[in-house]
Amino acid sequence: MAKTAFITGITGQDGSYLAELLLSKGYRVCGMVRRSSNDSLQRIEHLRDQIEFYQADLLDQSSIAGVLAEVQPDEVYNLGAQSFVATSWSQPVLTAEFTAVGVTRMLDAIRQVCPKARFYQASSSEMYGKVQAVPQKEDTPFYPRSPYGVAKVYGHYITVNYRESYGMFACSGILFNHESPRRGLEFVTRKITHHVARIKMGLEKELRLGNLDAKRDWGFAGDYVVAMWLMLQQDKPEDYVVGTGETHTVREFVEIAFDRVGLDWKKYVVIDPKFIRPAEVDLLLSDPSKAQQELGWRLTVPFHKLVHMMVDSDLAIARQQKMLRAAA
Ligand code: NAP
Ligand code: F7E
Repeated sequence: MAKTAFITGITGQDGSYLAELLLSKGYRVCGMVRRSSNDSLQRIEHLRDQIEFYQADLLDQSSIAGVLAEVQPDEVYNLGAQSFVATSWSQPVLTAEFTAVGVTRMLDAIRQVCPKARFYQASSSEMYGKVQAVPQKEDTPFYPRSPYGVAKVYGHYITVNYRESYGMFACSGILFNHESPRRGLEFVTRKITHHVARIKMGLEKELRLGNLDAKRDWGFAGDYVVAMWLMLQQDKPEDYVVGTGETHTVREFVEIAFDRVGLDWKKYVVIDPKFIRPAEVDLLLSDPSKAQQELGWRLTVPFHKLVHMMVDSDLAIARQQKMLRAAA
């Protein structure tokens, strides 16, 4: 019989790629969505008819338990979160509610209504923050540098705790930054490729950024959802670091993106103090050897190709916008 997966955050970047992956494997895919006065299904428009949607909210315990009791999933992927680090300083309490306590609400609902379900928690390299070792692996101590990072540490340890307290099949993937043409526009990679494309098409004149020296370990989101799935297919629940094992500065990302459209980035990039964070994570670099060896997980998209993929996709969008503007 087909397995049933339940995904929170199905409308987000990772939710859309994970839903595609699980549908391709023959799963019944159920997605949790929160009520909105707008349609938030843009990223999964093409899958709309193949997914069952259930309304619930990470802030509301009884709605989660009710939906899980109805769906009776084999696997639960908890991807829902307030995921933008910068917003976590302006909305620290809400970030804690969604991103930290929301995990306990999920785990406790599972414990009560579908205790055999396997649980995946979307942990983050932001937990390493001010890094205590280079590269970072599963046993590197955490030192979060934002309310988001702190909330993710809580989510990580409550997952470990439910595994150890109740014997639940619960694991965390400690995922390093992963990007795609479906990345939200406020994250630095997509912000860069969106503006590069619009500058190239003459729709804008500049790109305002913060710290160009920050280093990140950036991979392709489509590869990372495979690691999530693999973690839930193992004999034992364990935590895994998932990343590329390479690090690049924001400046390098900018250079490659502008190069792709034949422009000199120095003519367009303006440093705006508004985008400098109260506390920065200077360097992230993963050691993904456990995931490679135990899960057999592999990358398919190297860094340059990722930047090109995102620029090309945003160019196609900007070209269309330019045509619409000309036709109006
Ligand atoms: P994303 O695009 O920002 O998506 C976040 C999702 O969470 C959206 O579907 C959003 O729904 C949902 N959500 C937010 N608040 C909710 C609430 N109160 N109740 C129910 N759903 C709620 O994030 P992503 O990049 O796909 O990341 C997925 C997960 O991985 C997140 O937990 C993120 O923190 C974590 N993570 C991401 C990365 C990365 O580099 N992308 C790395 C490590 C960990 P709406 O559409 O309604 O807003
Ligand atoms: O910033 C610098 C900024 O917002 C990356 C989330 O998915 O990955 C993501 O968190 C770097 C930072 O991602 C701008 O200071 C410079 O050093 O793209 P970001 P993030 O904070 O690394 C982790 C793993 C997650 O878990 C999170 O959910 O880029 N930067 N100038 C800028 N960043 C932004 N957003 N905007 C700028 O203008």
